[in-house]
Amino acid sequence: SRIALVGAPVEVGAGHRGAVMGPAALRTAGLLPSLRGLGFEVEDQGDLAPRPLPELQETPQMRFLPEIAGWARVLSDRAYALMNEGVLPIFLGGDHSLSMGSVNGVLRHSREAGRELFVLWLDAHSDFNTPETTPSGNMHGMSAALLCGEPGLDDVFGPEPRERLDPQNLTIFGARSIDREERALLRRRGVEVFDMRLVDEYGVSVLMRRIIDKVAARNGVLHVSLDVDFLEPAIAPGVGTTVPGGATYREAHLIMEMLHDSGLVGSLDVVELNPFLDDRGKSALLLVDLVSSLFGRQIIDRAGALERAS
Ligand code: DIR
Ligand code: MN
Ligand code: MN
Ligand code: MN
Repeated sequence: SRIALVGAPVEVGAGHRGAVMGPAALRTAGLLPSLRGLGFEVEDQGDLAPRPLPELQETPQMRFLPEIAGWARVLSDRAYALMNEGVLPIFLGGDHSLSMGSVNGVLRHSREAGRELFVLWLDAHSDFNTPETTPSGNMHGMSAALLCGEPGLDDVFGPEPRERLDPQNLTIFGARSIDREERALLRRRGVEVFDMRLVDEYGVSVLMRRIIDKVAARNGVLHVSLDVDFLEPAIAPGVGTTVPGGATYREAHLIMEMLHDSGLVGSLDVVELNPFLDDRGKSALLLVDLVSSLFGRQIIDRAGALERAS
């Protein structure tokens, strides 16, 4: 099967600068040869650029809205086109605002293809703020809310097609930093939040099995949105918003391996890598390892896994 790498060097959705270098660092860390080594036909489509939208204006509640919207529209179009070609897209960030576009395009394809989309949001945060609730105005903290159709964000897509993700089809996994009003909104919408407390109590395998079984039971397909700050800061320091108590190296790999074995993943974002804050490339290298696990790298052949993957 075919994979496309799509760089989205957007950084103004975040509070720190430097994620603009994320796609380059993931390439330097060897993402392309690693995926090719697993037997995939991989095309690196280079970096996109935001569509100029001079008619839009930013606000204190939506900082850099014109640029974020320009990215969202370009990314949505690319995601939709690649999915229609049967290519599995990997979006290389760039901050998490890019998922507004990538997931919107994937949703459009899945709706037309009649295959229900589920989204797994691996993140220390839930990114479910709206312009009403945001404490920062940083739009990377609003992408999941936008995707679920929360109000106040109509200017992002403007006249262009905007899809809506059923909040019941979103799982936020690994959360340990949620703003007060954001938490209330998540509860009202019934979003599934597997926070770190649940990870500690049940372990990642029980929780991942729940997600995978739910998607499989509905014959759905899964989009994975991986924020670097999902990981424990000691193993992944290259991100602007580290939060203590993240996923360990082994937990993160197990999640990726289980996702691979499920055969359900149809698209992926790798976001928030900030090489300016990284330590000799260790976060970028870890991300390449994790993506490799998601695409089938394993320690030893496992019969069941191999059968399902082929
Ligand atoms: C905070 C931080 N919830 C905000 N959010 C994120 O500004 O909305 N940090 N996503 O990575
Ligand atoms: Mn398809
Ligand atoms: Mn995020
Ligand atoms: Mn985050």
